[in-house]
Amino acid sequence: HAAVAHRTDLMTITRHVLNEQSKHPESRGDFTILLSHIVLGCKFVCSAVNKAGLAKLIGLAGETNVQGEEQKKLDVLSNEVFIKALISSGRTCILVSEEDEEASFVEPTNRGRYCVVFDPLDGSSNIDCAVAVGTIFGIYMVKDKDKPTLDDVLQPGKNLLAAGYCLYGSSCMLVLSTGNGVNGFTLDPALGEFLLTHLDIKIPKKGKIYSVNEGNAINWDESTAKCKFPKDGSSPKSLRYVGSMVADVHRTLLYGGIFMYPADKKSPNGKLRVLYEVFPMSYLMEKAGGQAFTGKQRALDLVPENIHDRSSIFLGSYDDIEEIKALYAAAEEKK
Ligand code: P6P
Repeated sequence: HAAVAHRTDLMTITRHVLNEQSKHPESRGDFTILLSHIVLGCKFVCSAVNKAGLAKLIGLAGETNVQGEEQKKLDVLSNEVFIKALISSGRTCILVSEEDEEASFVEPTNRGRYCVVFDPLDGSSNIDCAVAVGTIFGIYMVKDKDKPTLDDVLQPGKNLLAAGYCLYGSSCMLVLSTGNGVNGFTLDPALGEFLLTHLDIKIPKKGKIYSVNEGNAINWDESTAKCKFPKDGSSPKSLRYVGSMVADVHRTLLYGGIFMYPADKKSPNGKLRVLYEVFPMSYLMEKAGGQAFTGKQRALDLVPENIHDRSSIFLGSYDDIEEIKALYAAAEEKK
């Protein structure tokens, strides 16, 4: 990726988005304000996740603090912070969170034009063993701000205006696309700013890594079982699986290869959620030159029926996904 070498020319995520916005004279800066509130949420979660290991000492998530109060679990805490940050931005009208059974409709007095679907702390079961976790989000435009309905969030992923994730790993990195390419911003804790570090990320056309939970292999269909063996008979791919979607997808985006959570006999619709896991990651993959496929169709063409719908997903390098699509097409013809 073109390294941003100018140490003195600090390209923060806010400045970058303002530059993008200047290409849309009609925009009123609402998106920039919305994004700044999402960034605030990510900074909070980054700080809380980094302290999680000290929970027993300083009474953070899931422990009782010095006052003996039961602290909220980190995913519940993160969800509350994002919900409050998004509502206080005054730019949202519907919020869908992995943590909340129902969608939240923002009061008319504080309502804006954007609908945000998000998983505030995806992979949170990995926190206790200090494995990377992340926040995933997607942004739609409401059809009629005065009459928001669930249909405004039950849209196909191809209608997303923007999507991104924040990875809380060895560094805190926010990867974002607002429709033109994908850019990576790394949090500089000293400044408290996300600085542009990965300009215009493009996923390698082909990769040497596949990422799946092999524990489900006994339930896979024949096409899935063949995905790890390249069609041209070259050596099988290496397996890398963290079990935290943001970590697995981020590695796939930068190094290439495939990430998949296929449907199988046990989970006929796969496990991952359409709105706030499959769509944002599929959107980013396509904007970075990759593909995202459900086993039946382009993932971004899916139309969810309910806000917590699940779907199977195969995403990653363009050529690798082409091979998977060919496998599934051949299996379909045999039926
Ligand atoms: P499994 C984490 O719980 C999650 O939602 C994703 O982050 C991750 O990719 C997947 O589930 C892991 O699922 O069944 O392999 O443990």
